[in-house]
Amino acid sequence: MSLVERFKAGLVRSKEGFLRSLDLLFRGGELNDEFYETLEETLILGDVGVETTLKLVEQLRAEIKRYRITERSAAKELLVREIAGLLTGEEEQPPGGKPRVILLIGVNGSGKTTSAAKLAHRYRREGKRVLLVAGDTFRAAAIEQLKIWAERAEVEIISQQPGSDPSAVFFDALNAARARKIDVVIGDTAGRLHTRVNLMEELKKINRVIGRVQPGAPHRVLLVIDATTGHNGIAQAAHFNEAVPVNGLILTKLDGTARGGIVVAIQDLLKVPVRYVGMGEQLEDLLPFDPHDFARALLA
Ligand SMILES: Nc1nc2c(ncn2[C@@H]2O[C@H](COP(=O)(O)OP(=O)(O)OP(=O)(O)O)[C@@H](O)[C@H]2O)c(=O)[nH]1
Ligand SMILES: [Mg+2]
Repeated sequence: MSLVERFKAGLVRSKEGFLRSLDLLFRGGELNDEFYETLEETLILGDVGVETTLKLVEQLRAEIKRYRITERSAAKELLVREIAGLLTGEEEQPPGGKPRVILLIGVNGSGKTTSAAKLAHRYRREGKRVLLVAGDTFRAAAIEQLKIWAERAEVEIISQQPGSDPSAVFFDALNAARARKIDVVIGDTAGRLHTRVNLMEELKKINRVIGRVQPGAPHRVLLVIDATTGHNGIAQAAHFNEAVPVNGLILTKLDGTARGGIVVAIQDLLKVPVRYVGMGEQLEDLLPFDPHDFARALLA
């Protein structure tokens, strides 16, 4: 299945209105005020967000006028391009250095541990030597969960006793990674509400300790957001970003939402690129995010 098909199947499986309404809207008819109004409504209901929707529709109006487009089908192509453009952030060169350190953070249950395992699996399949870090020391079950995933993905793991300081786990893990010539270190962390000050301080400490053992690390701080939580995700993201600079998002459970529009809103408001999307619960169900494919899938 191509990426477009995969996105589309995942998004549509939840069968509700968003994609179908868009599809119907672009089938035929004039490009009149009613068209623009319905388009706005549909995008907002699809979680694209008011601000982003208004911007997109205004741009679309201008382009339709500029290119003297009269057909809805041609307008659709313009909208696909617009959305893809909006989703394509500026790509910075990630700082080098070995091992590459990736830290996963986010609220409870967003999909951090599963995504850590899926990422480990991806890198492993590329032939990289991967080390998972059980940085969620809060619950014994969390450590066990990651151990099981590490076994399935056939990657190494570093863990300590439940209740130990997560910063200490990362300190040990990074030293071990350098000794073992690991290519990629992927750190799981405990779920935390962005409103809990002490837990956000703990996150800052983890970040500092990692940077002290390996200057320049963590190379990626990926905020994991559950796509089904809608615009709550955006508020969370802003808070996490204040604690530690987030330079990528993983949007999970996109297979469980009819409202893929959240991707567009997040990208527009936060200016943090979506790096991966979760489309299921298995190791293979993490896809690198492709703006063009995604925009096309939304409007396919
Ligand atoms: N359908 C679907 N389920 C997912 C996806 N990612 C994670 N899940 C499920 O979401 C639930 C929570 O996932 P975890 O990875 O444990 O989430 P977490 O962020 O580590 O949770 P805490 O450690 O408790 O904060 C599990 O049942 C996962 O199988 C996804 O992309 N799609
Ligand atoms: Mg977890």
